[in-house]
Amino acid sequence: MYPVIIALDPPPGKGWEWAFDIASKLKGKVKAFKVGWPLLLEGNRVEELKEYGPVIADLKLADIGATMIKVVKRVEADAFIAHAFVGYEGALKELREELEGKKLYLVASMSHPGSVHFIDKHWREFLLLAYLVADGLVAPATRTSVLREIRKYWSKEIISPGIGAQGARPCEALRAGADYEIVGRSVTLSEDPAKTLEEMYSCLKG
Ligand code: BMP
Repeated sequence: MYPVIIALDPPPGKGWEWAFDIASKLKGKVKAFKVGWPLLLEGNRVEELKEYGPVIADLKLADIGATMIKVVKRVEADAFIAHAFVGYEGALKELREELEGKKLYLVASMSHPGSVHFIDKHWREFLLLAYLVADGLVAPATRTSVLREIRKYWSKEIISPGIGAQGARPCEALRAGADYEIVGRSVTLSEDPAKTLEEMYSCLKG
């Protein structure tokens, strides 16, 4: 199994059948499948997707606890991603209690350039909160200096987007301290997702 989470974000005109097709080709080869709004707006078939592997619902939750709870009750995922900036009381505390055995990831820093001026200024505060509620953090493969710094202070799981389509090279985040790399378009839009994954992660040997 590759230390990879596949982001199943369909291109325009595609939906769940597209996702099931890719998931069936990658079943047993990857850690999990990540689904977000692009797929969920085509309907909620998360339960069926779980036949191919664990599912992370990347809803980037950022609301009061009561509203986030209403949302997560409707999605049968194994894990959820939320934003940290909403804080603890009345928000992430309630969400954590609701999720019980399910995993919760918080966003520490993002892969796009604009993250530097906003989210990145706060990851140290987010980390304190994350130790109270989270099982893992999202941190960028595109800025490994940030990722390395976060790894110094965070001993639990780190999942890292930005590989391929956003410019980071396969294995770059793993070498900087991530546990899993999140890969979307480079694999899902390729002719042969399983072969592409194998080629990309030949870096694990070197
Ligand atoms: P891609 O490899 O196609 O760029 O996909 C990356 C995935 O990770 C997308 O689903 C995106 O929404 C998500 N993501 C990201 O790219 N950067 C972040 O900082 C956080 C994310 O969840």
